[in-house]
Amino acid sequence: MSQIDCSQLVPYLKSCKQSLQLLLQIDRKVNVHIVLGREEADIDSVVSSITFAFYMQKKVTSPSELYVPVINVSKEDFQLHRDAVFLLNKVGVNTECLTFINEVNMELLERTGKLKITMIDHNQLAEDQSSFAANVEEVIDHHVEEASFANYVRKQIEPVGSCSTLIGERYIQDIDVVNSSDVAVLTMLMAAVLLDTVNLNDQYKVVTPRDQALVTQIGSKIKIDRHELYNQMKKAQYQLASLGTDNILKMNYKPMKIYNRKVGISEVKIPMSVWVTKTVPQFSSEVTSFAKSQAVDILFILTGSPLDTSDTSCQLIIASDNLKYVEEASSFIMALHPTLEPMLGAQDSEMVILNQKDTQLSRKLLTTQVHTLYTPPRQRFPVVSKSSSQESSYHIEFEASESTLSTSKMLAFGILLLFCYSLIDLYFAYTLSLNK
Ligand SMILES: [Mn+2]
Repeated sequence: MSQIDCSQLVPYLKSCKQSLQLLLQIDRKVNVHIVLGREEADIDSVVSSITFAFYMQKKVTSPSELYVPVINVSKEDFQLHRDAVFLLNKVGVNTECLTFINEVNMELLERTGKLKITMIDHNQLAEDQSSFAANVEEVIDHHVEEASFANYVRKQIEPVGSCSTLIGERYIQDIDVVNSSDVAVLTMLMAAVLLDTVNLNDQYKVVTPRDQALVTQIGSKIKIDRHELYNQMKKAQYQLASLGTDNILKMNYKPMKIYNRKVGISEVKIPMSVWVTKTVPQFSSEVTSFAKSQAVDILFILTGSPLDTSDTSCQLIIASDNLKYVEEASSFIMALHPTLEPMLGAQDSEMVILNQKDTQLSRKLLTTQVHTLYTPPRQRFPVVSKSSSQESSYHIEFEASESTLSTSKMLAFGILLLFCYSLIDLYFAYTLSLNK
């Protein structure tokens, strides 16, 4: 067994933050490899990008290759991720050493030909990062493959319980080459795998033999009690409740404008029973005042974790100070998901809480359906048709007006639409089972 020390990760993180600023200013031929996790900045993404960048920097000794783990949220927002901050502190990493997305000038790196991106724990760039697609050189992920990549992109997309398993496997395999079995790195990897697999519990069908094997291997290198580590992480996650409704809703929040409707979608991955401690009217007014502060007409909140033993149900909350909006949205969503059930005793004119039960409504599916809800029917289904006058040019036409469609055509179309919805449903239920 190689010698264990924990003094390498912190100096590395500090130095790559400094080098990044320096390299931005000088005109030297260097490759800056930005190792980027998901926008959610969940534990798996944070751990995978830090440990992978560290591992690569150890492997590649050339001074013209710099690997920088970049946390894909702002520094300010990251402070709300108490569980990740807890883990980093536990292993001796101060969040000051990290590089956050708002601290990297990606445009400048791209313009000067230095930018290379490794996507970790996701395989589709966030909307506002999609312009960097040509700079992606590698993808390591455990989600369903969504995006297609150019042939020069190296990719490892495998359905294991945690992306940290894929990074950990490489790290352990090369531990002598990289000449480091840094306790901090190994502890972080183990914590991420345990959280993603509910402490390797196969009852939830997310853990794979590879996740189990990695935890065993790490356990043979460092002295650590995995149950204690898991419980500490879980506790840190539940301490989110003390942040207050406003901050909790802000953690994983996305606003969008769909035609004339301003919509917000927030995801809270802990059970409602943990973070909602107020009465229904109090909670409802906190939620609607958050919606107001974000200047949205309607707010959708997905809450709960299907992987949580203490509270297996997930909820969809729909809130707006306009009663009509709440009614319109809840009846639309409930028609698509008949198993959704209004939570008893939780009715409020400005807010509806729907228990998900067997419906595993992912953020992605909800976003698609909300788009359908607020897109005017005529513009929902663009049809690409060949222009009759110019053979070579194509133009987009919208559906013909209702009067020109026969009833049978509309019926057939409706059946096709229903069929598509069930397919999308199945697909996202599957995605969610891999999506931690
Ligand atoms: Mn993950």
